[in-house]
Amino acid sequence: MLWSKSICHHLLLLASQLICSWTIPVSVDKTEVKTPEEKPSESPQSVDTGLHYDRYLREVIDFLEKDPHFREKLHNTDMEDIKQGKLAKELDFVSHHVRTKLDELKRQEVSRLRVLIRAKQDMEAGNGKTVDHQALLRQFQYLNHKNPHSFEVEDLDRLIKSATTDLENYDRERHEEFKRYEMMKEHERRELLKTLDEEKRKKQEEQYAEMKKRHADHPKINHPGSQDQLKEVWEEADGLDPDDFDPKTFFNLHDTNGDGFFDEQELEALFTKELEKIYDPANEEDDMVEMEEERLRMREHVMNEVDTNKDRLVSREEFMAATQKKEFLEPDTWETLEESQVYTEEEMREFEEHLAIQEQDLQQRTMELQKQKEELERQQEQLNAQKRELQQAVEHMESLKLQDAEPVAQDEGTNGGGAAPAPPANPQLLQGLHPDTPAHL
Ligand SMILES: [Ca+2]
Ligand SMILES: [Ca+2]
Repeated sequence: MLWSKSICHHLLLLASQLICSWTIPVSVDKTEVKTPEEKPSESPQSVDTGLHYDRYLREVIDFLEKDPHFREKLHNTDMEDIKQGKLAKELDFVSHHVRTKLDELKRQEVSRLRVLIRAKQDMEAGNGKTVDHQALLRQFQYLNHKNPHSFEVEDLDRLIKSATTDLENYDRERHEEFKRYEMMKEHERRELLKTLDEEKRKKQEEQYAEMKKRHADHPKINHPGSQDQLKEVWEEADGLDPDDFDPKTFFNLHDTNGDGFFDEQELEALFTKELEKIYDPANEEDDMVEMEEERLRMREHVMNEVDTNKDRLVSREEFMAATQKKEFLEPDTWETLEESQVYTEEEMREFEEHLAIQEQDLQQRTMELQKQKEELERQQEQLNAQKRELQQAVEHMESLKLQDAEPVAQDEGTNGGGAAPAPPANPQLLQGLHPDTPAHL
């Protein structure tokens, strides 16, 4: 329950902020103390916001959990800022920032894999080349290898396996993240519908159906990795004659770093043409987050079909072998993302239940904070009353002193404001409260 922990932590911070902002030092010098009446709308809003920015907080916190710099940023942002949506910009930035970081990690992982495979090839070939074990191990500092001198093909296999597992995890995480994204989108849509009357809801549903229709209306999508698809890249991106299509030349053209393999980035770049048929950032019905998911699906599909040794790289040989297959020439149809089901209704139900629990939890905690705030206000009121009483007592004693000094003095002007003489102060109160003593809460 990472989220609950985060919320808890965050709310504690908010609590301390609230406490700080409502702890008002008592000073007798000031006759006017900042009173809660100056913020009349504060109380009811504080309770409602729990629901209002719940999603917001969760997204920010999820990202911030991964990034200490932004974690700090959130902690320095107060309730008011969150309510007013000032974190929205931060969120976009955070999202981009973390995404870039993840992509960078992935690139590192792919190049790690490349180094390992090359080392393995050299070792297996045994053609006079020796693998520099030390140099290789320096790249994997986190491996606490006990015996780096006996570095064998099996060691490399193990490293390759761990690198491919890491990459699979990245992909899985991205799919999961995407699924949550889609469910949140649907959740918000359903919530909006609940707030509308019959007529408006109907209109909204129609608009939604219309947008879906517009999104689905695109030219035919070629099966990723098929001859048709590659030929289109050859013709439109490379500007070559389709009649001259040659897989070997195609491979060399798109193996951009010239290492003899298609890695994930090189493969994904091949799908841009197809994706542009479906997605246009200028259209409101085309969601670019979905485009990236479609790109990932395409790459995974091609890897599944072509990467026979499952090392997550498509070698020239693997590529050439794939172009000889029947599927290359006569592929099945490609089911695009909008035609497939990203989540089941059951998953959606679970997701919404989970959200409701989180919202309830947040609302509960917000109410607790509200209670704390009210208690602090009450204590402050009490202190103000005590302070007034103390002041009156001091004035009263001074007037008595004056009467002692001038027993026959005329009764004039001692109470300039016309206030009646105050009753004697509570002795306990006088003992416990010096005018300069800060409020003890
Ligand atoms: Ca390459
Ligand atoms: Ca391979």
